[in-house]
Amino acid sequence: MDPQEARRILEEERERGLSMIARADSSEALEAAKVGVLGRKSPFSQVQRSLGSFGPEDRKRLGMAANELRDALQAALDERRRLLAGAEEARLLEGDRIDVTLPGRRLRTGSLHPLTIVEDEMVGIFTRMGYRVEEGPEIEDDWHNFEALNIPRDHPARTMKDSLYVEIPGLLLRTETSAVQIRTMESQDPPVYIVAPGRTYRREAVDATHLSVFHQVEGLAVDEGISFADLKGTLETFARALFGPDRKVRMNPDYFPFVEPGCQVAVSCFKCDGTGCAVCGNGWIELLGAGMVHPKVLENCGIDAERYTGFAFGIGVERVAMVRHGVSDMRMFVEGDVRFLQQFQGAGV
Ligand code: FA5
Repeated sequence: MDPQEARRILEEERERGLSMIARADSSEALEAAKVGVLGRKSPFSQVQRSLGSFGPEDRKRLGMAANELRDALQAALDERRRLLAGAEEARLLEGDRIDVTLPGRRLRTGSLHPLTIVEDEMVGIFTRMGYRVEEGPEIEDDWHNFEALNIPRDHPARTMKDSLYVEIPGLLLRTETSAVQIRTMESQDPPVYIVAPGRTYRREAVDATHLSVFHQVEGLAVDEGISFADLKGTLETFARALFGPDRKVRMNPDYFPFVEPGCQVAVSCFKCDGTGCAVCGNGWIELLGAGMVHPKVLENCGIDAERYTGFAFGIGVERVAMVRHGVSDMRMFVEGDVRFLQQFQGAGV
């Protein structure tokens, strides 16, 4: 390259370089422009490399011109970089902008499950009568679930048909909350007035009024001079508090090995009012089993059956919830359909 060509290139490069820099619209494009105008392979660098072959006069003049051009391009690059950085920051800020005048997104609050609401209500009625709340394990042993409750070895409740066993021999999922009666009487002396809410498990064919995992609220009162009249009065108070005076309450004799005498309590059906329908069958919905604690059960727990008497009851929470809220199929409580559950929002808190 001769000095004339070098001069021409420097002039062209000024124009070409400044316009490339001005057109760069991002940091990446600007970096590419820098390589193009001042990089090792750029025409500008070729001119610089040729300077050494020129005579002293040309070398000096063209050297100064090259330095001046490099400074000018570098200044243009710096200025463009500053502009682009500002614009990019403004773009980021714009993207992050929030409109504080928009209405907020409300968090959807959960609500208590209808069975929890009803169980709380049931327990509340008894605690207001002076009962304490007890709890027991859901995996029980043979003694508490059967033996101490006077359920002999050949009782049908012992067979695999009704009970769900776990792999550890001698343990099963409790079939009724009555096991808590035993645990309570073993650890406390009379007078005892307790309710024990909790989950129970049975091998059941599931239908509109039966689940295989369901809930009961057990009750137990042991004291001097307790009679069947006390049981009747307590259960009537409970039924009236929960269902109001309109529902009819029926008591029928029934058999449970751990009570004598025993009975079963039902309320008139909310759907047909006692005439019989698909929900209830015969007009009544059975809610609970009850009776006077069998003397053998008291003795199994080391309580003097000559001195003390008691009553016990076991109420089905799902059955109560059905009657209380007019739900015709118990399975709805466990299906998790939000449209069903939402209807109980705000209740029970
Ligand atoms: C018992 O479980 C006795 N332990 C009750 C008892 C306690 C009697 C204390 C005497 C003294 P039963 O199996 O009938 O009894 O159940 C009691 C209540 O639980 C029933 O009235 C019903 O409301 C409810 N229940 C029973 N089986 C189911 C089921 N598969 N699904 C939903 N609820 C049930």
